Amino acid sequence: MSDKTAITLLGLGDMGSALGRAWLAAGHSLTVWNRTAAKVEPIVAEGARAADSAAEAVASATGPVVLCLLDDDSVGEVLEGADLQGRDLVNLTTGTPEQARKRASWAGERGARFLDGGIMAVPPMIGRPETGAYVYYSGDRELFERHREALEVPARAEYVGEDAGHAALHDIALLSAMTGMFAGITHAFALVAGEKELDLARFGGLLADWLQAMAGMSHEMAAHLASGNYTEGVTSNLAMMSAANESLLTTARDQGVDARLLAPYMELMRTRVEQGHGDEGLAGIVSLISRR
Ligand code: FVH
Repeated sequence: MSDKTAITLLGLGDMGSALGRAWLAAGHSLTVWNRTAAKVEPIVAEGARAADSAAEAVASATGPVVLCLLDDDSVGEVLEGADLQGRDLVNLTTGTPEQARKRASWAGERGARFLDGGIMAVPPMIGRPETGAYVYYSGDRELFERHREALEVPARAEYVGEDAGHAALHDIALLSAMTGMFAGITHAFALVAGEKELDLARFGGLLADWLQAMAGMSHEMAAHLASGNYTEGVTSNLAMMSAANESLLTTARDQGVDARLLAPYMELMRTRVEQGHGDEGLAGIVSLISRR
């Protein structure tokens, strides 16, 4: 008999299957259920037990019941009719902070403990610590500590507090940053893609290096927001950056590129400068776009 935590996993999409395989590889016993039975067979062939239904999987669980489904609605549908009394639910389904908080209350009303998670990885990164994959967790601290060892198997675990919504908030914040970065990458390639003599592969590599170097800016913004002093040790001030934006916009026009991916952010930079904050870094823009 293994002394490793037994895992119950509901949802065998790309991510659920990757999680399940990581637990099996680490020697955990694994019970699985998926709406479409065909996705169950491969992982059962690798050693998992197939439950007859989601309710049966939950009823037989002795360890965490992990949900990795499409969205919060599917979580509600899958758990409908399951007896959750005394169960430890770990929800790795992407959702909003509010959905996570509501789901935590919903689980509590049914006698279950609840931990929400936001996965900062794509399936091939799961079970491979060298990729830097991690999962934000928030909600029931005791549940997190009890199952921490098992939760650390697919990816590093980062617990961010008792508020069940905070894992999703971190997740969404990082995905939002990523979206902005993708917009910048898209614009950059639009500028150069029409130039026949340019080597796009080389450009892609140099762009990745540049973005990596600039990512450190998030430390400066964190320090400015924490201190409330947005001018201390500014690396590049807003007045200078806003003036340089004119060259970015002119070049976009000259290259025949629509600058709509950049324009709203540049407009906010200009507004902040016009408000007399040209000596700041970018932190002041946070207050321009925040309602609280
Ligand atoms: N894959 C990724 O790159 C990202 C990385 C970051 C985290 N996300 C989130 O992980 C959740 C699951 O993602 P996934 O990649 O496994 O997604 P799919 O391959 O599309 O599988 C979806 C599973 O959900 C089941 N499902 C959907 N609707 C229902 C429902 N109404 N009732 C029961 N199950 C449902 C679906 O079942 P089936 O279609 O196979 O029958 C799959 O098991 C997700 O929140 C990502 O945002 C992944």
